Amino acid sequence: MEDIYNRVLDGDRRAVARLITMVENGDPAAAEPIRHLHEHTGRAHIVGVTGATGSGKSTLVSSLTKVLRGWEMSVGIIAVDPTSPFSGGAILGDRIRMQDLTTDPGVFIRSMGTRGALGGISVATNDAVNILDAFGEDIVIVETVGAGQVEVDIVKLAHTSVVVTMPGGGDEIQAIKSGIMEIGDIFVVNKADRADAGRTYAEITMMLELSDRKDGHLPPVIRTVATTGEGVEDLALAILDHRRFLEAEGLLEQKARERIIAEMLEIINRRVGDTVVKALREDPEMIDLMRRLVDTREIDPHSGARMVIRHLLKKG
Ligand SMILES: Nc1nc2c(ncn2[C@@H]2O[C@H](COP(=O)(O)OP(=O)(O)OP(=O)(O)O)[C@@H](O)[C@H]2O)c(=O)[nH]1
Ligand SMILES: [Mg+2]
Repeated sequence: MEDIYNRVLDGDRRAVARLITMVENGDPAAAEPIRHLHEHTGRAHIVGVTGATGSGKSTLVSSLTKVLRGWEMSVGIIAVDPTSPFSGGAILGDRIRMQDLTTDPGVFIRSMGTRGALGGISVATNDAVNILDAFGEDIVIVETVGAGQVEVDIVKLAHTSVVVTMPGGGDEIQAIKSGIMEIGDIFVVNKADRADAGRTYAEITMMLELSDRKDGHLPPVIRTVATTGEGVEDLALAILDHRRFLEAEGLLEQKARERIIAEMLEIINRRVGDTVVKALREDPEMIDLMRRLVDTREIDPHSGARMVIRHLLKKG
C-alpha cells in the first residue's frame, strides 16, 4: 500500500485503477499517495469535453483519442456521469463506444460518478485527473454531460474546454443561457452529416463573434462526424493550438494555479460542511444553539450561522 504511488509513477495501470477507486470511495488511505504524487503533476494537458446528452461526446472522445495516439501522445480519459452515483447503464454505453481503445496500452479509460455532489466536478474527479497526470499521460480528457454548473466547473479543471453541440434541438439557445459561450475554448458542431448542421454552425459562429471574450481568444467552431472521424483531426489540431496560445499568453501557468486553488477551496468546503454537520449533531453547545434557533426562535438563521462559525474557529 505504501508504495502505490511508486507503482503509479512506474507506469503500473492496475495501481492507477486501484488508486482512483480509493479516491472515488473517499478512502482515507488515498491521502498519502495523493500527497506524494502532487509534485509529479502539472505536465498533462487537461481537456474538458462537455455538451448535451447524446451530442456524441463519447464517440468524439474516442475518435479524438485515435488521432492523438497516431501522433504518439498518450491519453487518459475520465467519463463523468452525473446521473448515476454508481457504475450505471450510460457507462456501459461509453465502454462499448470506447471499446476499441481499451486494448491500447497508451490509453487509460475510467468512468466515474459525481456521487450527487450537486452537479459539480467532484474532488474525486480532480484527484483522478492528477493521478493520470502523474502517471504520465500527455493528454487527460474529462467528459461531462452539460448540466449548467458542471460546464462552468469544468473550466476550473481543464486547460482547454471543448463544447460539443449538434444540429437542431435548440441546444444553442440553451447554451447561451447557461453561460457556455463564455467558457468554451473550442466549439464543435458534431453530427455534421445531418442536413441542418450548416445552420447550427452559422448560428454558433455568429454568437461567438458577438460575444465579448475576456481572454481575447476567438474560439474556433469545428464541424465533425464523430462516427467516421471526419473533422476530428482539425479538433485535435485546435486543441494543440489552444495550448500554444495559453503558453504564449502566460495563461497556462495561471490556469494551473487557479485549478489547484479551486481544488483546495472545494476540499475546504467539503470539510467545513462535514465538520459543521458533525458539530450540530454532537456538540452540546451546538445542540443548544439549534434548540434556540428552531424551538424558541431566539436566534435567526444569520446569527445562528455566525455563532456556529465563531464556535468552530475557536475550537479550531
Ligand atoms: N449521425 C451521427 N451520429 C453520431 C455522431 N456522433 C455520435 N453519433 C451517435 O449519437 C449517439 C450518441 O453518441 P454518444 O457518443 O454516446 O453521445 P454522448 O454525448 O457521449 O452521450 P451521453 O454520454 O449519454 O451524454 C450514438 O448513437 C452515436 O453513434 C455523428 O457525428 N453523426
Ligand atoms: Mg458519453
